[in-house]
Amino acid sequence: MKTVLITGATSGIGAAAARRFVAGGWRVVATGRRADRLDALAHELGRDALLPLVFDIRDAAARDGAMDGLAGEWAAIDLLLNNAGLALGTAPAQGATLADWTTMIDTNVVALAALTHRLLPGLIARRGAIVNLSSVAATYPYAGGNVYGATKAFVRQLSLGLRADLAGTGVRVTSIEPGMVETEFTAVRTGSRDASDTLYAGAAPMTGEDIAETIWWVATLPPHLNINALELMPVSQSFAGFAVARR
Ligand code: NDP
Ligand code: 8X3
Repeated sequence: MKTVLITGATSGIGAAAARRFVAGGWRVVATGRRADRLDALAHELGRDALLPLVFDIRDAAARDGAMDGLAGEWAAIDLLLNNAGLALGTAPAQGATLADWTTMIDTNVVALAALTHRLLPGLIARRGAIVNLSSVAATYPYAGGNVYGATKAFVRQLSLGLRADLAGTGVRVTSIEPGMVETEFTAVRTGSRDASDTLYAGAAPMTGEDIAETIWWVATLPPHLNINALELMPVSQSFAGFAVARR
């Protein structure tokens, strides 16, 4: 039986991935700040299959303590799914809040890198895998995407850099780069459930389950195959043109 550690399993893509991996016979270490959500997931999926670990991923001591506390088979992590992350705000850079930028960098970049660094020796020992949640925002800039897009570009580039460094170890690394997925993402970004409902209304966005199924596929390919990067969008979403400011 294999073990996956999923960060940000309290909602959206992470929760869907927890369900998918348990359905596939894996053990899941599920992390996030909302204890009630993780408890509900453990109740739903069974405490033999899912271990809830409640901590703020930006808190180095809590993060390391949680990893140190893993015992037995729960400590034998075969797959690290770096999913926890967020966008805050849609304002242009000149109107953005520095605290929002710091939160995004601390969560999407610093915590992801630190957890990866912490788990790397075990992943190498088990010839495991890392799947990172980047975004289309890593590649395609859009107004108001500023630091969020930059954090996701870091995630993509770190994934590719890890591939280079891990050559010969058998460890697989994948950058998953979705467009619009209906989760709590937009409610968190805007602070408004209405704004979230409006964005997704009539757009047939992807679902957390769509992305979870893709992650499952990536993770269960034969061990000689590595998906380096994988970009997905709903059919309804496409590209905008360049903006031109006229005098
Ligand atoms: P959700 O808001 O539904 O889920 C985000 C998850 O991240 C939650 O489980 C949340 O847990 C966790 N998280 C956020 N901050 C922290 C923190 N400080 N400590 C611990 N956990 C944290 O969004 P998604 O499922 O959509 O997002 C998952 C990933 O997918 C993110 O990295 C996002 O950037 C990326 N993504 C999303 C897209 C979309 O359109 N939805 C598109 C492309 C990429 P809790 O709040 O309980 O701590
Ligand atoms: C989330 C997708 O387009 O809102 O990463 O930036 S987008």
